[in-house]
Amino acid sequence: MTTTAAPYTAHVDTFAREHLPPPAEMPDFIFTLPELRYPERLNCVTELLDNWIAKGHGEHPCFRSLDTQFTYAQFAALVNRIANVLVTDYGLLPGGRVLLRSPNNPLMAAALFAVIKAGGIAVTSMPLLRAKELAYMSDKAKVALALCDHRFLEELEKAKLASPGLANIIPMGGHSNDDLTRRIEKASPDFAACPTGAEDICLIAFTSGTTGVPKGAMHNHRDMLATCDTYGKNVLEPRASDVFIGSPPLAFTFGLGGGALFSLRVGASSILLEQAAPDKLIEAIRTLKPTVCFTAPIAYRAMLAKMQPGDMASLRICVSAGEALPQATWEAWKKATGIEILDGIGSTEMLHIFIGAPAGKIKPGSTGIPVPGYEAKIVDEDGRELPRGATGRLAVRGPTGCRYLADARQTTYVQKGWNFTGDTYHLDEDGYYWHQARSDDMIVSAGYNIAGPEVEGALLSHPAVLECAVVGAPDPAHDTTIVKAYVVARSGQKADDGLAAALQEHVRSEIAPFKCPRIISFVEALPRTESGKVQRFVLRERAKAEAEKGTGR
Ligand code: 3UK
Repeated sequence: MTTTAAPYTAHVDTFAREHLPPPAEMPDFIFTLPELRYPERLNCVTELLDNWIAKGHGEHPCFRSLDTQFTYAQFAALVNRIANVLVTDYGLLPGGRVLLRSPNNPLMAAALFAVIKAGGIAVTSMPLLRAKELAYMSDKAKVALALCDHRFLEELEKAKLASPGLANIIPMGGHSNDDLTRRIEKASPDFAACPTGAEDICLIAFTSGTTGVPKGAMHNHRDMLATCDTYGKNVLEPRASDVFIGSPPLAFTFGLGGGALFSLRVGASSILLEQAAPDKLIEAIRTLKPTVCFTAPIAYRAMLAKMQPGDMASLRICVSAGEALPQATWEAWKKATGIEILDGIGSTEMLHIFIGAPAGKIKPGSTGIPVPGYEAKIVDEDGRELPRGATGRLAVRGPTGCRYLADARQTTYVQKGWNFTGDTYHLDEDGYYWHQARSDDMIVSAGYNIAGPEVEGALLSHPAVLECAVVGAPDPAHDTTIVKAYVVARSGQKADDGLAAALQEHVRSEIAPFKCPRIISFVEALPRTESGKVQRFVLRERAKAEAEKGTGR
């Protein structure tokens, strides 16, 4: 089912609509579940926030940080004050883009929902981005207005010099006279939501691809609810009494869902941490006693190494995404906490998780089964669907999908209505999906296809290994590619040839010997993106350079 008629819109600024992919390049959007039938006019903030107050839920906790807390009524009033400032003082029009730059905290969440409630489009940015990246995003999304945490202004001011369209930067969270906090003091706590269309774009989230410039993935008001009503409702199954916590920034759509959307959809509350490194996360979980935790596999491993018995006692649901969750990590977490982590694959393009098994249906080591509302398949190089038991390229479709902002790469991600995430998956006989690798990361060695993450899983099941990444490295002597592992040893382990040999021995006993890394190189840390993903291309380049120089063993 594809939407063809021009949908209702409240956008006065038509930039986003004009830069949607052409209809022929759009993914199919499917709404088979009854809960996905949304009205044509929809402002997701009304549904996520204001309706709770109308239902008498206004005194329930909504967001908190380490030092602030807001009920639904207080948070909604903050959102309204900010929306009034944006519209009255800065002339924000429905459809106008507002860049947001801040670490995770309730003010950042309020700014985001204020932009969306006013009919604007939030352009979220990761706090660590630098001027060059910010200027690129600002130009690409034609941003004129930005809300920026007062501690993070410097890079954005630099970006403004390079992106003259960025006329106004409003500092927030500080005490200066021009700070948002000052401006909202005089603003009304009432604001009528812009009567947006369900298909009006409300979010542009930039992906940090490994190659090329970032792509802006556009999502609309309906998408915000659809992810809650598919993954949230059918896999996560949160309750109003739940308290969410996690590490991903709200600018990463994994964090937007886990830190805000899923809790608001059910009237629950969420803790937003500005600093969420593993030790901080452990501390916050121990003291604030949340029940649902969202983070990446690396953080689960790091917490396992650092936590004390009982620290995680308040948790009942743990979600992992961003990278494959190795079975060894799943088992170790279960042993330490009794909790079965819900792995799930999501993407910025799809907004959130589209494959992931609910509690009670998990096969450890696999990503799981398609989330109700989504369809998945694996196909060969020519796009032909493969049967169960085969390995191929993953394709998905559902109520959300990829709409790049003016980007030719749309036709790579979306083909014949299906979204191709760039991952190679194995579909087992029971219909479970097993992540093999990013398709570009598959190693072809002596005619074998080797998925780096499988080798990493085998290495991680050895007690001396804290972190590792496996890539293909050139072997000039034999004119082929060999398997090379970069390993971070646990503290107290001697990273020497003896350990390397022991690890090779261990891998050979776990998986087919031809997958065993020929070279193991010990490193202090792995290169990662801000969203926590290993940058395998950096390691591939490093392996190439080391092979040329004959170093790095
Ligand atoms: C990889 C996974 C194996 C996979 C994301 C949940 O990661 C998110 O979005 P990104 O755009 O990256 C997407 C790519 O990351 N990946 C994500 N989860 C898994 N690989 N197992 C997993 N569980 O290559 C995918 O194509 O940064 C995750 C929710 C929202 C998100 N944006």
